[in-house]
Amino acid sequence: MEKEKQFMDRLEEKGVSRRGFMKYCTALTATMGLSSSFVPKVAEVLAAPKQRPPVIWLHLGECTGCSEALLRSQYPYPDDLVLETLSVEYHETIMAAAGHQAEENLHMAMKKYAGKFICVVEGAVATKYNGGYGKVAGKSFEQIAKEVIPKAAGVICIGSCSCFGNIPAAAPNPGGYKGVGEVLGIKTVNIAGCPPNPVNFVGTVVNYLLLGKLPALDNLGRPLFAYGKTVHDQCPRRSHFENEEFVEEFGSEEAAAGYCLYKLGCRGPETFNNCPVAKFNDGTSWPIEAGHPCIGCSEPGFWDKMTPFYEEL
Ligand code: FSX
Ligand code: SF4
Ligand code: F3S
Repeated sequence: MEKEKQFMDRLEEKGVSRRGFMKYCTALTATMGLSSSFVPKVAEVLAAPKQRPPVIWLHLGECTGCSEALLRSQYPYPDDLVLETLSVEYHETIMAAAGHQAEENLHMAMKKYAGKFICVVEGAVATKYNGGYGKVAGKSFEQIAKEVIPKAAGVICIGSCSCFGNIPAAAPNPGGYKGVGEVLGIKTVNIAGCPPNPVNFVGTVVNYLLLGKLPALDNLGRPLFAYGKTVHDQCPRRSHFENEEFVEEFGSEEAAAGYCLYKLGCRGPETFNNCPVAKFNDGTSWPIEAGHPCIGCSEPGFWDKMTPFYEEL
């Protein structure tokens, strides 16, 4: 109770009311596919976690958009989750330490929490030229991944780069980039998207803290609660040519269908993600609502497979 009160006080200092926090928990619970009876439990996990799992967060070949999306888009919830609900031992973007001190932190955390920490990986692994395309502290991404990941209790790949190789692996892929699971020959939990929706990462972590297990995954390692349906299946623009009222409003079936972005090259029909329901930036909008076709960012090999973007499927 005391912990929860302190958490609420901190949120209030940031201008967030208890009501606002509960609204976030309600949306998160719905996104996770749980019934509303779980809302108080989800709130408790965020506000007063019984355990703070240690996390080592690796950055490999990527643009850091995934961390940025997570830490900035829905202030203050995901950043509070990352910084307070989890015990982040190593994260290059947000840690104060640099150079040798940072390396020391990483090795100390690996030792202290061996077999217990969650490894979150952002970015793909360069495999050509002895990993010459990217190194941290003189070690290639592959060396780092092989050193850290086998010691973790579980690994969550955040962003399509660590999940599937993504943009770093786009043709002609000079660095020989690949996804983490492929390089290490392991199964990873894949929070796909470029960047992924922060709520899908938060939902996965909360599922683990609340139910003591990872959510059910599809055959690509993506949590089904978020990636179980296509964008097209959930798209509000779809209803325009299927709903008589809209057809009437637009004057003809053809005009109503024009509101759908399919002819502009929308990849929604072959992309699995919950963007139409979860939306981005605190529910503000998402690509198709903003008028741009989906480009298929949560699918394996998206850059090579989905380009050229503006051609009809
Ligand atoms: Fe990749 Fe994430 Fe795209 Fe960027 O780190 S999924 S390039 S948004 O940032 O890895
Ligand atoms: Fe499907 Fe895209 Fe059209 Fe939406 S805009 S209905 S996702 S094709
Ligand atoms: Fe990505 Fe398409 Fe959603 S481009 S963000 S999966 S609408």
